Amino acid sequence: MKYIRVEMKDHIATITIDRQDALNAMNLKVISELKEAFESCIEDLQVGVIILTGAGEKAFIAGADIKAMQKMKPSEALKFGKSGQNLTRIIENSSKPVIAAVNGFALGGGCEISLACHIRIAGENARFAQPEVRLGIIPGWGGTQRLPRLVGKGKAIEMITRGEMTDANTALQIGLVNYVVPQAELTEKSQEIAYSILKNGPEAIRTSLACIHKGYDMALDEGLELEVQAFSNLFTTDEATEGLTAFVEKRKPDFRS
Ligand code: DAK
Repeated sequence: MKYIRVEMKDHIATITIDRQDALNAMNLKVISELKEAFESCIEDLQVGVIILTGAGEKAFIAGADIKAMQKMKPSEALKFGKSGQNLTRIIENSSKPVIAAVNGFALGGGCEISLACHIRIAGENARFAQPEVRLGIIPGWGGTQRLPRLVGKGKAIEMITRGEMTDANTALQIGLVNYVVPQAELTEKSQEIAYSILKNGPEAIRTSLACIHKGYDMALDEGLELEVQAFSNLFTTDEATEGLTAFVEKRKPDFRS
């Protein structure tokens, strides 16, 4: 792959976007390589958690590639928008938790990719924005839909209509990120969270993510029914037997051998 690196360590797959001369901006090639990397990590039984980050000190992803978009006809823009949206669905629906380690600019499509991840950790230099209206366009990879769900309608409207950058500490205050850490500690913090997730049952994690995502847009009673069915289904798994037995036997469960 030209723009994407995947490294594996202790069941953690780190996917790095490396197109530093364009601040990791995403053209069709980056989108398609990222999609391939995610699909293969999600399928790989050895992978328990995925970390997504950008190469270099400056940017997570500075957005969709503006130079590529400048020449697009509406039909090409539709294809570009759909391929980016498709990627966000693959990330969001991943059965393995996806952590965005935001190491700089997360603008436009970059902010939207981070919104599709399950947990966001920002370095102190991270900057978030949906600046599309400044270019005479709108967010096309889910920003108008996921941002209000995450930070509330009022904050999302302000971010999308003003297009201003939001710094890391403000992002923390409004619930856009889970943690802010010094830039030098971003990898360590992302891994710390990944390792804490890895101690838990993979099937239980997969089922939790599915219930949260499917249930989010359901009526409460429907969501509760989804949850109780998923809960009872887990009682057929070796994983639940191991977890429950380990507690009774006063030992740590072993979910991954
Ligand atoms: N696309 C292409 N190249 C980019 C880029 C981008 N988004 N961001 C930066 N670059 C390139 C710059 O052009 C420059 O390249 P050269 O000129 O050296 O060839 C290089 O990266 C370094 O950037 P700067 O020289 O500008 O670096 P600075 O530190 O001075 O400034 C900056 C950093 C991030 C503030 C600035 O580069 C900037 O404002 N970049 C644009 C940020 C932005 O507006 N991002 C949002 C893009 S819009 C849709 C589908 C998708 C989308 C919308 C609709 N549908 C089909 C419906 C998504 C839209 C977006 O993401």
